[in-house]
Amino acid sequence: MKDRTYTADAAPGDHATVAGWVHEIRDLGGIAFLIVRDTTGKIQVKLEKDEMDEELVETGLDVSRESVIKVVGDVKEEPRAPTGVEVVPESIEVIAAAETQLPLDPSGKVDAELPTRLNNRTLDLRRDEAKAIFEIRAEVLRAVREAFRDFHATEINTPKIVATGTEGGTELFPITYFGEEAFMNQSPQLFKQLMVGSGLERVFEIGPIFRAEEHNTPRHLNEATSIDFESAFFDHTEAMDVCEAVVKAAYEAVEENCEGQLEALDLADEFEAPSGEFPRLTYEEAIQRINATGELDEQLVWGDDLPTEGEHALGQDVGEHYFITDWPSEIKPFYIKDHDDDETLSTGFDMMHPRMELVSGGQREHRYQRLIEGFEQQGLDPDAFDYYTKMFKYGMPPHAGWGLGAERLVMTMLDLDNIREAVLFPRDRQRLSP
Ligand code: AMO
Repeated sequence: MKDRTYTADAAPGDHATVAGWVHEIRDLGGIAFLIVRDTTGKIQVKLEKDEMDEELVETGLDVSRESVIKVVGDVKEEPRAPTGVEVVPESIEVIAAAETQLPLDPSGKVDAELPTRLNNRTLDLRRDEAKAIFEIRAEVLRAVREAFRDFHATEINTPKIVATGTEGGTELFPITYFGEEAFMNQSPQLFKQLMVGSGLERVFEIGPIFRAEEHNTPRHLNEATSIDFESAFFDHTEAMDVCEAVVKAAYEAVEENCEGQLEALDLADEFEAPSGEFPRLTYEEAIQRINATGELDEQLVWGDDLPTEGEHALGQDVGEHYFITDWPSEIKPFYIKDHDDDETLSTGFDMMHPRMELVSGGQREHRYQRLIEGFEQQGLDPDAFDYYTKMFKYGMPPHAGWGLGAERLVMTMLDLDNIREAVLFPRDRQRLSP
């Protein structure tokens, strides 16, 4: 629609065409108002029953809420209108009528449960709050890309249909690939590592990961978006520096560019980008601090993975984003390198929001023989990973990187209760459509 004006741009004195959805109809007797909504906001359309063309007034009064209409008319200043302006229409065209019974109320006056909202996402995203989440998500990804560019990382795209898994065999989704067994990729881990040995050296990818997670929890998805980073000639501390900078850049961009969206989510006053350095706790310190909170029934000992309640207790104690470093080697994956001076300690790290884990990363094992041993120790057949391991024989530099869950970043940033709020069409154990 070439001559269309967004409602936010309609200014007094304009002769404008606005097009959007009928948000509300207010019939006050001699006068009635249609509120038309588009992606930029809302505008009032005035209907004066005695003074305007009868057919035009009738079209305006008969149209059902959420129908798509086009209104042509003069834009006038009107201090009593919600946005200070109104359209005095010369024509109203109903482009797509909406049924009067809607599965949910896009004006937000009647609350709907999350499953109803997810089943009717199109209508749900007509609400300012739901829409704001995805506008912020887009800003987060834009800022993250820009931050990576400042670090001279090249954006890559790696295959999502793969022959082998990397992050634990039970979480793989098998598929049939021309009669052969294949899997949906759980992580671009091996491919991004292969790229640090290529001429690209430093890469990032923002793409889907697929995990047949057992858990149906508010923070797990079966299809998530992973923000992955990997760099040649980096150790784990340098990887943590980039991780911290990228997360801060995302927060700062939202703080700077998403004022209206934060208002829609009622977060404008409390939203704050993290400013200080993220504390770096060793695993040993982490379990000591968790034990000291007294929140767990049983004390954690060296080698235990951190249970969810432990993460919560520690998160409350620390109260800001933080890293956990120096994990026991045995609970980190085969591709993570151990410390040179103590092989029981891994260079793996996690980056945590007080509510949950956002990132895993580490320096990688780049020595061929050690890598093969790592596969065997983890019960994986190195031959199945030949496409990966053999490149470590042709000059693979030391390297490090990490993976950050985009939905968890948005969820924690916006204090959402459920990760599904941050995905348009979530995939979980119960949900395969829409
Ligand atoms: P990991 O498996 O810890 O590490 O995943 C990295 C981050 O991705 C997000 N994430 C998920 N988010 C929602 N639902 C899920 N099912 C899900 N699984 C993972 C989390 C998590 O912290 N290859 C390593 C990364 C690396 O070492 O570079 C990896 O995938 O935010």
